[in-house]
Amino acid sequence: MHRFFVQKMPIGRVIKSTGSWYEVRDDAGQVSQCRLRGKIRLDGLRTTNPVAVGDLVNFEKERDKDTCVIDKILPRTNVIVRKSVNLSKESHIIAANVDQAILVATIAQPRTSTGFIDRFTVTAEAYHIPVIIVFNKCDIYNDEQNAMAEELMRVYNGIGYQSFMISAKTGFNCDRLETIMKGKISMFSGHSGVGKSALVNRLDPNLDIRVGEISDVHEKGKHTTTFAQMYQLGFGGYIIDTPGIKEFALFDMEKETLAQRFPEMRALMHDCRFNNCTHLHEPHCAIKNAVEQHLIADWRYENYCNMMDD
Ligand SMILES: Nc1nc2c(ncn2[C@@H]2O[C@H](COP(=O)(O)OP(=O)(O)OP(=O)(O)O)[C@@H](O)[C@H]2O)c(=O)[nH]1
Ligand SMILES: [Mg+2]
Ligand SMILES: [Zn+2]
Repeated sequence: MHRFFVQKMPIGRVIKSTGSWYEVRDDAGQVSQCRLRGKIRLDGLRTTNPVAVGDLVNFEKERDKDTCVIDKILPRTNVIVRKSVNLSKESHIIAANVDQAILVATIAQPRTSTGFIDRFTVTAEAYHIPVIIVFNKCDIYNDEQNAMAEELMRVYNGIGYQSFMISAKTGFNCDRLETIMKGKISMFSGHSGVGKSALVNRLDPNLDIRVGEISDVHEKGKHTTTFAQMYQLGFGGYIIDTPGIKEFALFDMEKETLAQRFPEMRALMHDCRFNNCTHLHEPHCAIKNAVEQHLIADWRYENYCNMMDD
C-alpha cells in the first residue's frame, strides 16, 4: 500500500506590500520577502493591486534563494477599497480580512467632511465590517469645534457606530480605543494628516512610525505614510496603518441598495409607499418624513442624495 504525504504549503499573512514585493508572516512569526507567482488566480476584482495587506496566502521558498513566492490568495472575508488614483475604473484594495475599521477623523487640521465619513461607513457596510469613528486632535478643538464633534458623535453613536473624541498628543481616550482593538485586526483609515500613524505610536510606544507635518497654508497632510502596513500591538492584536486617502470608492454599489447601507434608513424604508422608493422625490416616503421630523440627521440624508447623484 502506498502512503501519500501531501505536503501542505504554509499559510502566511501579508503584512506589507510595496507593489512588487510583499512581506508575509507565518504562524511562527517569521517574516519572508515574497514576490508574486506570474500566473496567479484572482477573484475577479478589477483592482490595481492583486494582493493586499491582510491577505492570507500560500507561499513557498524559491529554490536556492532567500526569497519566497506567493502561489495563492486564500478567499477573503472582506476588503476595503478606494478609488484608484488614475482614471481607470479599477479600484485599489487598502486592506483585506479586517475585523473592524477605525476611521480617524478630525474637526481641525485638517477637517474631515461628513460626506467622506459617510462614504466610509457605506463602504464598510457593504461587507458588514464594524466601524468605529474617532475624532482625533481634540486637544486643539475650540468651543465651536467641540460642539460640532459632539453633534456628529451623537448621530453616529445613535445609528450604531461607536464614536468618541481622542488625542494622540495627550493620550485622551486612547485606553478606550485600546480596549476596542485588543485581540483584533483593525485598520486605521482617513485623510492624510489626521494622525493615524501618531495614534499607532501612542497606542504602542514600541512602534516608531514616521509622522508628518501639516502644511501651514492648506492645513493638509503631506502623505507621510505611503504603504499600508500591519503591526503587532504590544497589548494584543494588530493594526493596519494606511496612507491617507482623498476618497473611497463606492465599490460594487448599486444605487438601489445604497439606502440599505444607511442603518437609520434601512430601519424605516419598509414604510415607504413604493417598495422601489429611491427616497429622493417620491410621495409618502418614510425616509423623507423622518428627516422632516429630525429623526434622521438632515446632513446624513444630504450625503445620501449626493451619493445617489454620483
Ligand atoms: N494637536 C495634535 N496634533 C496631532 C495629533 N495627532 C497627530 N497630530 C499631528 O498631526 C500631524 C500628522 O500626523 P500623522 O500621524 O503623520 O498623520 P497620518 O494620518 O498618519 O498622515 P498620512 O500618513 O499622511 O496619511 C503630525 O504633525 C502630528 O504631530 C493630536 O492628537 N493632536
Ligand atoms: Mg501616516
Ligand atoms: Zn422612501
